[in-house]
Amino acid sequence: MDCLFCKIVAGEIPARKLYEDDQVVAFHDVGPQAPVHFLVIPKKHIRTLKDLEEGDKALAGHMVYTAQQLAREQGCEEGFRLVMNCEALAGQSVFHIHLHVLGQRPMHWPPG
Ligand code: DGP
Repeated sequence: MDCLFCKIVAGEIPARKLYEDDQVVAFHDVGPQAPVHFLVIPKKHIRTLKDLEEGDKALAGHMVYTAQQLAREQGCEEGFRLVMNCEALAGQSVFHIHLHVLGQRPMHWPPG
């Protein structure tokens, strides 16, 4: 298994986990870009957002639902940002989809 995030799912690489169920894992980002910055990933290996299949629609919804629940638990009621980078051009560096959840600082738009 070459995928870093599959190794985190398998417990082969440690991560500061916030949440786990049968479909997803959430853990703190190793290089936080905000006071709150965690990732929500599916346990299933999906390389990029472009590789989502029809059968993954409920899983994608579960990732978003989990993200907002955890964001609120992490004190981000006032606002937070979800980001999913797709392919290197957009900034993706780990090729197992992940939802970034960032909060507790002002955010600006558009992103750089
Ligand atoms: P992206 O650039 O969108 O593919 O985001 C990948 C994120 O993954 C990046 O913010 C840093 C984070 N990351 C990379 N390696 C590790 C790791 O080993 N542990 C944790 N917790 N986060 C990692």
